[in-house]
Amino acid sequence: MMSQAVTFSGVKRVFESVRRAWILYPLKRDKGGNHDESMAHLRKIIHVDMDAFYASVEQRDFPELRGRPVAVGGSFKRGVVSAASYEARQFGVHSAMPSAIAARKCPGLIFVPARFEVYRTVSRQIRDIFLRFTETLEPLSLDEAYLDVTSPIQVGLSATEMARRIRRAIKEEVSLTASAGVSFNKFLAKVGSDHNKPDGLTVIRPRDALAFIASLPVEKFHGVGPVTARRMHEQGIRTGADLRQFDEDELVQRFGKAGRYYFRVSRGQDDRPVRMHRGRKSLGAERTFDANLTDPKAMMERLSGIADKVSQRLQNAQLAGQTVTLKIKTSDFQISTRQTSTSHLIHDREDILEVVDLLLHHAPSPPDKPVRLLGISLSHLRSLADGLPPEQLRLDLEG
Ligand code: TTP
Ligand code: MG
Ligand code: MG
Repeated sequence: MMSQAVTFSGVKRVFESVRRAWILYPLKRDKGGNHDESMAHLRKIIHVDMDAFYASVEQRDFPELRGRPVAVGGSFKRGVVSAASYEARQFGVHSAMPSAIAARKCPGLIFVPARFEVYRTVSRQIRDIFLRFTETLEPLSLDEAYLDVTSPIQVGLSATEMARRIRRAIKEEVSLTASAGVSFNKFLAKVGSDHNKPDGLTVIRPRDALAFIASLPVEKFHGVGPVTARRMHEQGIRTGADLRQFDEDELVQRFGKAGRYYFRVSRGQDDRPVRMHRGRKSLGAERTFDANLTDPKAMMERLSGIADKVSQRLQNAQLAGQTVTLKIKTSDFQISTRQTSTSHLIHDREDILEVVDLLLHHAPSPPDKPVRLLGISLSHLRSLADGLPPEQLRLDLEG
């Protein structure tokens, strides 16, 4: 009885905030400026994400790979899988999995090298398709973007219809499938695009949002990584409904700053705008370990995996950076960072690791307390997206 009462008042609060959000988003003035000023609207956001992107491009271009388990990248020693075809995923193969493990899980797995030039071309093609519908576009990586279609280029189309047309255009013009989510904020649109993968479309209407989030497993929340998901599970938090049982302070106590975000999105609130030019300041990855590390060699091993991830993310975002930061959290929860800048832009794993190795051992010496978290990030980022080779960027910087 008690928990029902709590849930009910929680739901009422959420309804109240959704209602308020509705009022707070005034309709953007269209070019004619002839709409009723007093009308208010929620935003309309579409998130589009290509299905098994790198792997699908390979299957498109090499018909002998179609219907077969394919892993892109990672055939080299200690490598990791960049992308897995849906056939490979049935065996449990996924992005960021060490190749050796992937090969064991899926005996017939075909490794193919990545062809970033081709992925970049496709990425530009889909971006051009998005631009037929809106100029308010935020690419998150080569294969996905948020579109704000509150004031669309083609007036009169619903957001759902635009998502349908985008998916159709991608299929017809690029011969690949994409999944899309349509909703009134970024969080829900993103969760939506993931919901019916591959080749799916999910529309989450305001009146359905709270029920949708309530049954959403926490590991499906954008922003909840595997470590946080495990911690949530340990605390009995499995779904959006479970998250909603806590007030904001409790969530912050349990999960730090991110708790505020969990509080809001579990209630369907997300007012982050779709930003056209994301001036990303830094890009990185970090890991919390199940058992603390004391041996610098073991730390370097973990850092090697993290460098892989960072380098893949840089590749995805088409960025290179000039400053490397190593973050260390010790068993007493003290966080320290060590940072240095290189003479040129770097983005590949080996270059990153070389600098990290230096930072770990010589700035000034390896940590003297057990380490529970390590992270690497790159800042002073520059874009590679315009097709400039790194050499040219280097000249730019020096000039
Ligand atoms: P995702 O969109 O995360 O994955 P995906 O497109 O392969 O599969 P899904 O159908 O689930 O969307 O990433 C897009 C591409 O980015 C992916 O094809 C390869 C690359 N990538 C990496 O290189 N490393 C990674 O860890 C991830 C997650 C992706
Ligand atoms: Mg994808
Ligand atoms: Mg993606």
